[in-house]
Amino acid sequence: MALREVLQFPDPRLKQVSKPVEEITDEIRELARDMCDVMYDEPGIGLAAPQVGASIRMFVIDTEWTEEEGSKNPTVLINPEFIRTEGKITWEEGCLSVPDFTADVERAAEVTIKALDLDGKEFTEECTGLRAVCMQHEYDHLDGKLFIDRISFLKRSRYIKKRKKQLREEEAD
Ligand code: K1U
Ligand code: ZN
Repeated sequence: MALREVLQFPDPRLKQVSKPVEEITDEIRELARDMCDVMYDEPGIGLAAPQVGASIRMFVIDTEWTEEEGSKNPTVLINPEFIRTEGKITWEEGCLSVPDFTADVERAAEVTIKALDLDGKEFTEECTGLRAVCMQHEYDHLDGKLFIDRISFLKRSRYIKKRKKQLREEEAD
C-alpha cells in the first residue's frame, strides 16, 4: 500500500492551526494507522496529522523503537493538552517536514499530557527527556508551528535561504 506523503517546509498547510477531533471514526483510525506506517518507514519518532495534510489534532509517537530492536509500540494522542510542564531542557531536534536541518531547541524538561486514545478513552502520561521533547514538538505541529520557529532569527533565515536554493535546484533538474 502506498504511504502518505510527508509535507515539506515551506508548504503553507504546515502553518495552519488544526481542528479538534469531534468523533473517532473509522477514517480517524485508518489515518492513525497510516501515520504510524509513515513514522516507522521514514523513520521518525513522532508524526503529527498536519504533516500528512490532515488538519486535525492528533499525533503518534514512539520514542523507543529502533530498526535494530524492531518492537513497535506507538502511542496515538487525540486532542492532546499539556496539564503540567516543568523545568527546561535543550535538545537537538530534527523534523521530517524540515529536510536536512537540525538545531538546538529549549523546551520543558518534564510534561504531563492528557489525550484521548483511539477508543475515545482519556489517558494521561508523564514524561521526561526525549519523549517530553517529542510530545512538545508534535503538539507544536497542531498549532502550525515548526521547531525552526523556536530558533534564532539568524539561524532560521540561513536555513530558509538554503532550503530555497535546494528547491530551485530540484526544479532545475
Ligand atoms: O515531527 C517529526 O517530523 C518527527 C521528528 C520528531 C522529533 C525528533 C527529534 C526531536 C524532537 C522531535 C523526527 O522523528 S525526526 C527523526 C529523528 O529524530 C529520529 C529518527 C530515527 C531515530 C531516532 C530519531
Ligand atoms: Zn516535526
